[in-house]
Amino acid sequence: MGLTDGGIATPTLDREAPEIIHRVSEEGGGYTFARMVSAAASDGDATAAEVAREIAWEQLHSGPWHSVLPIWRDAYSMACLHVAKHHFAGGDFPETLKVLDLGLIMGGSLLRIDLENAVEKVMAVAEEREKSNNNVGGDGGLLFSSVEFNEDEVFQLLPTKSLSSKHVARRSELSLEGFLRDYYMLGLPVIISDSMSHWPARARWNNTDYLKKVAGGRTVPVEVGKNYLCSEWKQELITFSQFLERIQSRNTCAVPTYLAQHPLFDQIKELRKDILVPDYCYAGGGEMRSINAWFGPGGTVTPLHHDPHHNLFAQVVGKKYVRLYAASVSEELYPHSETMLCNSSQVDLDNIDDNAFPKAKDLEFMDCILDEGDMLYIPPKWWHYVRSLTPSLSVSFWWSNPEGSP
Ligand SMILES: O=C(O)CCC(=O)C(=O)O
Repeated sequence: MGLTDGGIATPTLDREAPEIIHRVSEEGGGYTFARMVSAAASDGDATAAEVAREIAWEQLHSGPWHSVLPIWRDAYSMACLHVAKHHFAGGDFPETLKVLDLGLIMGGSLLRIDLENAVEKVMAVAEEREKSNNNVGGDGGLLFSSVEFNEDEVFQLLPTKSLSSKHVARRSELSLEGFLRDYYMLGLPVIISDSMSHWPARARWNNTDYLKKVAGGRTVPVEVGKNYLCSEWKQELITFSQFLERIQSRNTCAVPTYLAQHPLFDQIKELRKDILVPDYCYAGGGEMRSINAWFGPGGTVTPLHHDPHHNLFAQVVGKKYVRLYAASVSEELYPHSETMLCNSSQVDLDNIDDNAFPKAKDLEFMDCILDEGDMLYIPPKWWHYVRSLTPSLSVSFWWSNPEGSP
């Protein structure tokens, strides 16, 4: 029996479909969607499946994300599964994967298990095909080579006064007790070196052949533009292979493409196997809130902002500059007044306007260069500015206590 035999199995969808169709018609006014998706299920109508997916997509983009009715997210996953079945039956595996990924990224949680199992099946089939075509990997190109790193050139791009004042404390072999006593309880940042050498990611992620093999065909959301506070900033969906090509081909004048703050490891299980949640995250109690990827070329900038959670920020490949300001100086950093941006500073560290923001001028800060294998603990509400100095792959672990306060 071949791997494609039997098509894509969707046991959860088969069980939940009547309820989703009922709710999307009753709560969401999705009568046309219900008709189309029913035709896709009963008659195998590929066009109807695609129309249903477009209707759900429109609904997901009809207003701010938080105002989208949750049932439309499950409806979107449902339509994606139907469309994927058709592509799979036609042997179009890249398109099948793309549609399944869109379901994982944009869809609800109800049908996630079917989407994940389908991805696994498609990946297995695609791998079989590669093998039978005798496609062997490339030569394992490096994403980042320290030989090419020109410190003098790169350091010129840092904000003024960088690396001239207080450095973040650096500790190796830091015990959990030491971490809790000297940093977590006091609300102070620290770099913990040499505590992730056992992660498979440390040995694997600097190899573009490996990344392409486990994730190349997957679709991921990326940000294109100087940073999220700029007007020309936009989001795109591209394959991970296309993303890696952009990282590698990037010339310094082009705007960076950044895979930022994305729960990539919920989406791509192979990459999740390469990282481990550090014990430090559980030392003071609390719950993991999210594990996010921050992957990009040299030159990405995350402007000065703060987050409500504890953050252990792991630098896996490449180097980053990080500047930190204590939570206590918030007012002097001129937070934006709009609710959506109130955790971001109006002060652009790459182009500081002393006249507009005089209080920020002489504020004390700490900074550091994060190297491969370093983890930086950022306490809740500490302001941070991050600039990648090379192609860079980092992972953030955000946690907080069950009541939601740090
Ligand atoms: O790496 C970056 O660009 C930003 C990381 C960050 O802001 C975070 O982990 O909270």
